Amino acid sequence: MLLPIFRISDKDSCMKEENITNSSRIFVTRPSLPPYEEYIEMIRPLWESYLLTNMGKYHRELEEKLKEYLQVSELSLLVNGHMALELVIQAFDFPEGGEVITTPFTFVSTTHAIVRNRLKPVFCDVKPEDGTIDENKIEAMITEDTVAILPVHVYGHVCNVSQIQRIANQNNLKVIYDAAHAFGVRYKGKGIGSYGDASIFSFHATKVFNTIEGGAAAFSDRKLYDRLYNLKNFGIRGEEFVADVGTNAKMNEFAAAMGLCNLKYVTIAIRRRKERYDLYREKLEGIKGILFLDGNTDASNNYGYFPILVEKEYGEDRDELYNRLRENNIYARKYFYPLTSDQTCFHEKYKFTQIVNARSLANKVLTLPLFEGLEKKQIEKVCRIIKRA
Ligand code: T4K
Repeated sequence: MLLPIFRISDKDSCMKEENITNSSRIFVTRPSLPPYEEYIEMIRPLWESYLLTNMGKYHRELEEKLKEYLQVSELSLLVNGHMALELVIQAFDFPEGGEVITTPFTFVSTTHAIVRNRLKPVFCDVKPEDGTIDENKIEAMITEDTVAILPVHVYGHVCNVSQIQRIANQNNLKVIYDAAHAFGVRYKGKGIGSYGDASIFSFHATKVFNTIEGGAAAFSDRKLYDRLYNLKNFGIRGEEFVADVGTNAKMNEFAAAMGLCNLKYVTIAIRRRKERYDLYREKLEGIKGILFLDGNTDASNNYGYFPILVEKEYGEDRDELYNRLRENNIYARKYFYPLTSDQTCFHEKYKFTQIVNARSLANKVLTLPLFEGLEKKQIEKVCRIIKRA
């Protein structure tokens, strides 16, 4: 089988190498930023205190505010979503070589976090209707080496948390959710981060809520907070006392200040995203061969992504549409193609069953530009180009 070879130029070379401020280009996303003066006011005291990092005032304040917003009982702020996931997995001290049942239809971070902990990902198929792990296929993959289930609330679509919890309880497994996309999502009246043993969020610039780079782990066990504190700060517990082997994965004060500013506006940002999402739906509804990938209707949506599926009846395949959009300066993305299980660093090294649905989604999905500052005429342009096929 031919595997795609990654080259920088295949990705968003325009973003990496050319002028991103060129307003004719429409990228898949654009960060939400608070009013400039507000951020400047917020960081001014740092020039007086000189306390720029190491669990400073803003770090602690943001932890408290996020606990409330995300409706979780414990939360630890980290340098990014990936390190949140890597360290949460580490905090459970699973035996080396343990198997973790997960999804290949995700950003590569999810799989890296498992493998970098010397555990083995076991790839389970997803459901075609929303892209989340197929809970009915998990049990058949459990062996005596299985230690955890690591599902992803992909695009903020909520996994079948009750069924997954039931399977985990019956088999004495931990459940760690990759909720990188699910900031602010509520399910059955509860914050999504309150399900499972732990959940991680990403606050990367490209997310619904950002701290420039950043992330958090949410959970209910206070002991996990203490362990993560050690892991994210070299295990330091006193000037002359190192309690644990740790790394450096703390969120700094500039990032936390950005988070505090952005948090004030996140409800408005999500509302604006919804307006744009609704406009897309209206304009694209009824186009033959273009399908929407929706989440669970019992859950709230944060409108972080707008994935569509390009089916045969459309007349052009996904890659042709992707290219045609690019020719028109629209940089939609194939989130998530290739499957992580197909990446050269993982391919044929780990177990998987039939991942037919995941493969089919990966081959058909296209994530259209969606961000709060996206203009109506830009959405109309995207839809006009899609309609023209
Ligand atoms: N788990 C899952 C399921 C995830 O999706 C992610 C991250 C993680 C874990 C790990 O969380 P973090 O460690 O990242 O916190 C982007 C993001 O970098 C990544 O955070 C995200 N998922 C992933 C789905 O998308 P790329 O490589 O596609 O990003 P990039 O640099 O190509 O940016 C996409 C577009 O965004 C650009 O075309 C332009 C725009 N952009 C980007 C940046 C960085 C801006 O307008 N401004 C910016 O500063 O990964």
